[in-house]
Amino acid sequence: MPIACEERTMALRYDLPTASEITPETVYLERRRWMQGLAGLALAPLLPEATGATNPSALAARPGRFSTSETRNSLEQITGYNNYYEFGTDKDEPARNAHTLRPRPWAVIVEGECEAPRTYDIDTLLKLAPLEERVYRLRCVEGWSMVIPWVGFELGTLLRQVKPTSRAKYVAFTTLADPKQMPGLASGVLDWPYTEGLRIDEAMHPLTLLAVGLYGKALPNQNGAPIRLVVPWKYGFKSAKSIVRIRLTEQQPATAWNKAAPQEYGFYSNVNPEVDHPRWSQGSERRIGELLRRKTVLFNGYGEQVAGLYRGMDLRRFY
Ligand SMILES: Nc1nc2c(c(=O)[nH]1)N[C@H]1C(S)=C(S)[C@@H](COP(=O)(O)O)O[C@H]1N2
Ligand SMILES: [Mo]
Repeated sequence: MPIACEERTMALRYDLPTASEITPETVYLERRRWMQGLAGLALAPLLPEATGATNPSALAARPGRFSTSETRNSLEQITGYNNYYEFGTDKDEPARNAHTLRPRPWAVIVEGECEAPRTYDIDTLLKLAPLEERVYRLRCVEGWSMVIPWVGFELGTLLRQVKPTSRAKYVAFTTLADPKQMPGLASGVLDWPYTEGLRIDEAMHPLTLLAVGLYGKALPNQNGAPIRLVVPWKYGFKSAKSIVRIRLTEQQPATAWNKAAPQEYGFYSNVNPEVDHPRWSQGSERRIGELLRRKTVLFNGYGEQVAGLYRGMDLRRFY
């Protein structure tokens, strides 16, 4: 059954990437580079396409829409400077500690206000839709940003499969909280498990991605293996990592950062240079790897795609 907000979302215009923004070469080159890294496997270059299938971490992805042509951050930057508090609060701690996360076996429960609730094995999810590469900007609420080539599929594809009812107004995300795998749970810095939420039209928006990889391979643990949300027009903390449950709800769900500091982190958390964080300006950001700060753009530069979702809303009140 179609949901009211979906029509509104679909009625928006999207700016499709121009041919020059689509970079199949990059995907191909990454695969080549990965294959060349197969030490001693002399026959690998003879099996260009098939070889990927023998390595469970390589993902075939076609170029998707909405990708930015801005310079990508390096794999080292993307996997070495992280927020994943379940593995520590310092930026280098997830890279050092997340090796204890076990991304298989893994199931994602999709439930709540829908006609066809279902528990998906992660490997079923990987085949749900053709995987796409989406190069998105990520802007952290702390004032830094990166450009990341994600591999994934639209969250809307999954949600449509479980047939949301007309009462489904929001989507709640719950992530793994296993003290045996996650040393950071011993700290009370957040109310575990880490939870996040979106309004249903935000969740159905084609920009909203479930990422299962980056730079052409399965997600590194520190980036939220095996599956994480990517909502590029919102501050990074909305993009929950290592998701185990997706629940369609009638009421706006509680979210971990909002519970921790409601004055600082609202439910919407759209990137907005005009609404400062109570303790710092949100007017500029540092792109990781650059020296000078850049101006932060409303909706992280995705305004043409998403501004319509918020027409008529006071974004200072709904921050
Ligand atoms: N489960 C979980 N998800 C999370 C976080 C976290 O601490 N735990 N941190 C968030 C924050 S604040 C940011 S900026 C992004 C960072 O994603 P990245 O490390 O892949 O760049 O993940 C978000 N998702
Ligand atoms: Mo963040």
